[in-house]
Amino acid sequence: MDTPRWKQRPEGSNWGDFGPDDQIGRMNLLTPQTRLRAFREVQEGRAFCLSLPLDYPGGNTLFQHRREPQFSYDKRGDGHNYNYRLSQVCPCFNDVVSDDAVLMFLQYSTQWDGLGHVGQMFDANGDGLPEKVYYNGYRGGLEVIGPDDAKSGLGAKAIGIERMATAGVQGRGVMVDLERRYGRERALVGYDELMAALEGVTVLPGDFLCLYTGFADLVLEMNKQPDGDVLARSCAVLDGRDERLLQWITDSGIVAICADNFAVEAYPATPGKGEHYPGLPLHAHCLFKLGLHLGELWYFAELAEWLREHGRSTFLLTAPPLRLPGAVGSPVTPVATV
Ligand code: UVW
Repeated sequence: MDTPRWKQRPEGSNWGDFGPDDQIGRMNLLTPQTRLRAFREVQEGRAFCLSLPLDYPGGNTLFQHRREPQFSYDKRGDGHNYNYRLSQVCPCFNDVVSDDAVLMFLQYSTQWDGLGHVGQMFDANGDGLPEKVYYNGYRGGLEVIGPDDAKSGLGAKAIGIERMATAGVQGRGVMVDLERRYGRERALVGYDELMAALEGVTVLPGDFLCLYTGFADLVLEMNKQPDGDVLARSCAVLDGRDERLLQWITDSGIVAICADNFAVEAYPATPGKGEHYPGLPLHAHCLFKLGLHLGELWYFAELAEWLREHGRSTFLLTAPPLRLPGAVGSPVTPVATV
């Protein structure tokens, strides 16, 4: 399709700027040059895992509709697929093999939000009839398929996370150390607070903005029994209603925001203006308007400590999602190298 899927695009969006069929949004700003710049951050070859164990937070306190991973098994030969003896294939074989099957809510723990994760009711045809619309005009029911619309198969027929996976998700990470500034205090971080935290740090187009708030450390300390009330009043979160913050995200050219909390922004957010407004304004701005992916529940503690000790805030970040066609989000095990 060479013509846009929309007659009017949302105010402040970049729909069409990367082409009418674009499905990766700001990931287009990752280039050989931005990766080479990121590789120059590697001076010691030391690596940090930026994922929680994927069975954290534990239970379903943070999101009632997301459950922790459940292992399962299938039939294999006369038995099942754990500790299966290959002698059943040939008596001469002495191997013992195991396979896993896991029921996993892809956004339960350390994850990427894909572009099919959050859209909006929006009048893309300009006919006064709002529809379910995602980044670049892709439609709910046509491209993002749920059980009500499914003729065959669920999931994102466009803007699936596999598109991001093949975009080569590697670049320069810039740490915003909000934990150093606010500790475990609840703080709403808007444009002014973000600029103060970024003092002396230059953010360039193609960078990944990483927010360390201490939230995931708290989740880990809670030992798989998260206290939702304590978490809801702890640590810094972005203020998705701050228009200047949203404008800075647009202007900065960053390709993604990766936070160690569960929604990057305050959720629920403070009420918006007018009759209808997004409950997740930062998600609406990033995923829906800009095609800018959000990382959530990342784990930054050791990296942040190392960066503090060495007076640095930038590093090489490698964080591809699963190449799982049709998924609207994905677990991720990001690696930072310094
Ligand atoms: C919500 O549904 C609030 O999603 P997220 O995991 O992106 O915070």
